[in-house]
Amino acid sequence: MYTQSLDVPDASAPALAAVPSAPDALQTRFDEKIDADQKIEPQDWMPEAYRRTLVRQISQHAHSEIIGMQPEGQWISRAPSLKRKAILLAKVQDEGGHGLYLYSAAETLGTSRDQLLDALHTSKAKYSSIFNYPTLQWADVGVIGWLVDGAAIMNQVPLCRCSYGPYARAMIRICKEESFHQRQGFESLMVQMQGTPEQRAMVQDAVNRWWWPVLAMFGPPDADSTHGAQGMRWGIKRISNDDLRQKFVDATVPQAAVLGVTLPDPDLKWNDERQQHSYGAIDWDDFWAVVGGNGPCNKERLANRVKAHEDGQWVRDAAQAYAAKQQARLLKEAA
Ligand code: FAQ
Repeated sequence: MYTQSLDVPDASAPALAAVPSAPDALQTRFDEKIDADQKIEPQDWMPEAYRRTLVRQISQHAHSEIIGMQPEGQWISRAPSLKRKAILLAKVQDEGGHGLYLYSAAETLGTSRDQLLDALHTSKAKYSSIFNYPTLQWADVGVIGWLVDGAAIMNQVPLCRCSYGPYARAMIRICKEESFHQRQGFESLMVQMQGTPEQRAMVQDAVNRWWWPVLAMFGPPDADSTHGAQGMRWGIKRISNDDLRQKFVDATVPQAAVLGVTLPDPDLKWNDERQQHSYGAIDWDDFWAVVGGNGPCNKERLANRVKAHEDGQWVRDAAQAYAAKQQARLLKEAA
């Protein structure tokens, strides 16, 4: 239900049924469009692997936005002022909206919303590692805005040029909203850094805990990226995981200096030869443990999501009953 899919397989069909092998002309046309940097639209023929990659990436992105509402959402009732509460409410609602645009984009590829959600709820689909870390104190909320949304923007601006039209168009609006999210986080931290020594210490503590998981959030090193090269060839990804991570580090170091916080990496320094910052080793074992379901909050995040879905069953039932009633009325009127 709630699907915007152009071609939803029936419930008994496998989620991504194989399409008949493409005549060469269709493949050639597809390749030409990709080479000419034109958009692929839902009604266009596309290779099955391209479709599968998009469903995987867009749905994981949607799941990340929805699960990503939880770490900050837990602070809405504890925000320190009415102003901060209103900003945080708006931000968390935006993340929910991003999830919905992205589910709609994924549905245009022929997979229903129910299938996408089922994959999340049964742990068959991933969501971003970053949302499995706890928000221990108020400064974590500002640091999520500054660093997590900052990393998300770095990763998502190139996706506005993704070769798949519905994904690219969804990303344009999402990126505008992410920019507000990043700015509100930075501004909140600026205020806290002008406060008491205890407030400054809380900001530094939050930066210390989030910095490394945020760097890992860009995905494995290019050499270990399963989908990276093909995703770039198809114009889905435009910049590799390592290059985006580097751009993020270079953009963030001067922001940290303005804030007056220390980034927790003794090896972080400007490399004159490369005209980039060098940085220390990321703990990839920790990243893969979190991706594999063993991070500090994975179980809690998923359990909350499944409960929210089950609690919403009555809304879906009511919407379906209303739709059936409307259809029956229309049929009666037409008879
Ligand atoms: N977490 O071959 P690659 C946000 C998996 S939204 C978990 O390099 P790819 C907004 C990857 O899926 C944040 N798994 O993969 C917000 C693959 O496994 P698979 C989400 C990860 O797709 C802010 C395997 O590792 N953003 O923050 C992660 O080419 C604040 C091999 O990796 C997006 O989803 C990870 N971090 O590149 C909301 C952006 N990284 O699928 C609330 C769109 C990698 O084969 C509050 N996605 N893996 O089982 C992308 O750009 C890409 O999918 C990457 C990964 C870059 C994430």
